[in-house]
Amino acid sequence: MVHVFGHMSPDSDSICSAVIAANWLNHRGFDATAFRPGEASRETCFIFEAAGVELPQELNKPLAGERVYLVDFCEQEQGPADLAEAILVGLVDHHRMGTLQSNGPLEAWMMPLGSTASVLFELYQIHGVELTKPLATLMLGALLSDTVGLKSPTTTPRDIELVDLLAPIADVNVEQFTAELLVAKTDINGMSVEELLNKDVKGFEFGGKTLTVGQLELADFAQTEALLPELQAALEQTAASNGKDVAVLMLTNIRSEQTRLLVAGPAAQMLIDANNELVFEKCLSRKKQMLPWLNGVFTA
Ligand SMILES: [Mn+2]
Repeated sequence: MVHVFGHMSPDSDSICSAVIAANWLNHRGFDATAFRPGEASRETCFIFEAAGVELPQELNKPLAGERVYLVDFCEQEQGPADLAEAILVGLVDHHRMGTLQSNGPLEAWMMPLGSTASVLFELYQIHGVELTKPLATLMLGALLSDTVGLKSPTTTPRDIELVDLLAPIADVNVEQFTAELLVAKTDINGMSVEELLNKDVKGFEFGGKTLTVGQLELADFAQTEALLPELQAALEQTAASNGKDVAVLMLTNIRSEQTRLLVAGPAAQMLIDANNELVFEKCLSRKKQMLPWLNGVFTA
C-alpha cells in the first residue's frame, strides 16, 4: 500500500490534496490510501462537509520500510520523525525545493501554483482522470484556502482560471463558498494557547538556524489581543523545549492584509534588529513573503 499524506500540523490543502492524489494514484494502478498526520481544522471540516467526503484516517503508524507518496511539502522537518526510513515513491508540491532526500528514484510533480490541489488539477488532465463533484469541491476548497480566496500573492492567473473551471463541476457559488470558508478559517473561538500555536506551524532551517514558523489567520487582531502575553510566553517555552534558534508566530489579518510577528528564542533579536516593529503591510503569505524575508535575515 502507498501511504499518501501531507505535512504535520496539516492545513486544508494538505488534507484535501492527500484524498485527491490517492484517487489519481489509484486510477494509475497504485494501491493508494490517504492519511492525515494530525487533526483537521474547522476550515478543513467545512470543506469535507461541503464535498460530502469523509476525512481520511489519522496517520499514526511507523513508516520505516513503508511506501509513501507526499503532498504539499518536501521539507524533512515537516514530516513524521521516521519519514527518512520510508520508501519515497513520489510527491506533488508547490513549495520551494526543500530539504527532503530520497534513497531511490521517485516521481516529483512540482509547479509554482497557488495550491497543491491546483497542481493535481493539471495531473488529472494529463492522466485523463475524471473529476467528480466531490473531488472538484475538495480541489476548490483547498485552492481557495491556500490562496486566501485568491488574495494571496501566491495566486497565479492559472489558479483564477481553475476556480472558474471547478465551480460548475463542484456546483457551488464561489462568492458564498469563499465567505463561509474564510469564516471557518479564522474561527479560533474557544481554542487554547497551545492549540493556537500548533494550529499551522512548520519547521525550517535557514543559514544554519533552526526555526518554527506558525501562522494564525484572523479576521480581526482583536481576536488575539488579550492573549498576546500568554502566546508570547508559550512561544518562548516551545522554542526552548524544542531547542530551536527561533520560534515565530505570524498573526495575519486577512482583511487588512497586515501581518504582525511574535518571536522567541536565542536568535529572535536578529529579527527585531531587521524590523523593529515586526509589522508587515500587504503580507498574507508565509511561503512567498515571510520565508524569503526570514531566509534573508539569517543568511545575510
Ligand atoms: Mn499548500
